[in-house]
Amino acid sequence: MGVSALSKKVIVTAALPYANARLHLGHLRSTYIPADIYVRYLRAKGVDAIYVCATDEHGTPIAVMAEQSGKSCKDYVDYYHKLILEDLLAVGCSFDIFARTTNPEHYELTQEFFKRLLEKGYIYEEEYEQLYCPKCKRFLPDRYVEGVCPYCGSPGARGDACDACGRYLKPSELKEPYCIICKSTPELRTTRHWFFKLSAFQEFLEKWIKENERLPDNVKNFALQWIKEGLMDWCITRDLDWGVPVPVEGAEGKVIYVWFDAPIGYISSTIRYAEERGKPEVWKDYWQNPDAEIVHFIGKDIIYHHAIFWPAMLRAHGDFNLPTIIVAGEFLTLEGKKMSKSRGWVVEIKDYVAKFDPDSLRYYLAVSSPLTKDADFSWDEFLRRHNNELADVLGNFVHRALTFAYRNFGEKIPSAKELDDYDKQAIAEIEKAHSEASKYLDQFDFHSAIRRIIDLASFGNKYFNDKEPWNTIKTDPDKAATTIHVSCRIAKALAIMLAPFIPNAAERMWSMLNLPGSVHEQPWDEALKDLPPDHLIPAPKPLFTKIEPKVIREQKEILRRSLAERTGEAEAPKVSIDEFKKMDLRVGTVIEVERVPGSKNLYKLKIDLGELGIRQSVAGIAPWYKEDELLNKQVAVIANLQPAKIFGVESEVMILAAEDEEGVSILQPDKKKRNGSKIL
Ligand code: B3M
Ligand code: ZN
Repeated sequence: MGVSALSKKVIVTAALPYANARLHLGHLRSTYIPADIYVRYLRAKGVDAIYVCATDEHGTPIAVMAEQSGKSCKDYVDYYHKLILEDLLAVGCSFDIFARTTNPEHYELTQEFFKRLLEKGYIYEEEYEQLYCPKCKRFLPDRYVEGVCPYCGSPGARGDACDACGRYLKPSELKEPYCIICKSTPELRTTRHWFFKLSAFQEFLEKWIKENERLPDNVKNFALQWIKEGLMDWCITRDLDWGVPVPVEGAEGKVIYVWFDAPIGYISSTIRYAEERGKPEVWKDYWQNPDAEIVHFIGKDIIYHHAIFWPAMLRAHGDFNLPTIIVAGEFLTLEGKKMSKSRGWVVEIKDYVAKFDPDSLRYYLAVSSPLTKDADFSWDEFLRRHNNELADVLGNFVHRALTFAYRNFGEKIPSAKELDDYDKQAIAEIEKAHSEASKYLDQFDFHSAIRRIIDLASFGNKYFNDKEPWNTIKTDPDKAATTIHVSCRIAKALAIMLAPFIPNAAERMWSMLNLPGSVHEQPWDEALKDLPPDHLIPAPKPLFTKIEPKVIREQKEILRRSLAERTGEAEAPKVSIDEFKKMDLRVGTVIEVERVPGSKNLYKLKIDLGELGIRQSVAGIAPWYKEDELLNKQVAVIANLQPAKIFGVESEVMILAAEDEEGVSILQPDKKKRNGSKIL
């Protein structure tokens, strides 16, 4: 894995964010920060690496959201493009280009791509049944339809996929479909669409993936699984007026599907980069030169599109290189729970950078777990890592070494005198950390790389303590000078190696060391080189300020409140034992289940409560249980509620269930109990 030493040009891309929402910490963790660390590392290694990204501005969801917000699609994406870029720059993403899929060169290339595939017979036209809304008088693209998932029975499945079971869907497969704009029932009508012959690439892709030794395992396994299940042709046009128009006569009112145009955005953005630099041809050095490499950073949910669909498109076209490596980052939970914007359980980039140092976040996200594993962001852990690792281990070491030099050696880093074994060991430690960190970075193991570098700072602290320069300065000043020199040399190496991870702090270290230029211009191997002799430095300042626990408590409180506001999950008021005792909780058995007509979520159940008789309950559990899964199940109920009408049906008792972000699960006694037994 990693970029081979000989290749000079590398394109590093990060998945193009949809221009319909601001980004949060999860996006940074899976994609944008790892890509940025990697590209900064490559640049330091002397590779001609460029970091290419753009906003993905087409697609039905964007059209739907713009329509719902009463804005034109263009105004809508303009707004988000600006904010997304602002957020990514605020956390130090060092893009060489951040383009847009609404740029003219993107339309041009996408249409050229489409026409080429059409000519080569990889795109074909077919009549096809599609849902049409008679009231809105239009065909409904995937996301304009919702209904019940034909596989898992969950309501609220979208025309393209069901979030509950994760399956991809066609709108016509949905049960009980309705138009999301006017809620009326659509009908099937015949229309024309264009399909990409993905099936023709089955064998090619299998071989390409199996033989690509540098493809990480998670991507490989995922892609091979899809291939094994058989690849189906993709419908790549939509009835929509937002997107790249289908470049075929008679295709008015149809645009190219967003997942066809979006990855082409990687190339069109490079074209724009070349144009902006006044060298319109240089994009070819990256996309057509056989020695160049393409490294895509993506989230794990879009492996299919990058490891299957996109290589097939490129192969079909024929003029471009295929991806060399695809790095798929796993997800980030927040305080142990799945992040969700709609539930208010999220930390957006803008809110983070308003209060905290972007470097601390970059550090946290890289160090907390390998990219190929899920990670968690917790405010307490964030505080601990910032205070104990960045401030105490790293900051303290640098500050001690420099302050000692400044105070005791005439504001200079003294030259080294004779090196003893321990001093030599310290220099060897720099070399070891450097070579191991490089190896990890080459393998996209940012987690191990940063840990190895911080270990060097810990070593520095130990070395400094063991050497006791505060004593030797009195007894053997040459020895103290050597200790301080070697310590500052470690600090210099740290600055260079940390630059890809914590670019601002690394630059501060560089200026405190008063070394020429910017740390970001230094070759990676400069970390191994010595400092200039008797080198003047400015008065050292602390590298990091510690975060107050109070500030972290506030963040947790903000999060708790936002969840409560969005979901109504406020803390319940206290109930006295007497009040609680009024509730009659019982065990019963479900003896009859049927759906409540006209409702997506509700079942009407009959529950045998033994001595209390048979009671009726209306429960919103249809998304989670099939009828026969409930039948004969023992359940816990509140038996003495005032009867109420739900959806016009009387409900006498209430079934108890637990709910979290994964769904709902019914409570049951763990051994079978007589119907009607009391719950205490
Ligand atoms: N716009 C965002 C996503 O699905 C999507 C990526 C496109 S990459 C070519 O994460
Ligand atoms: Zn409609």
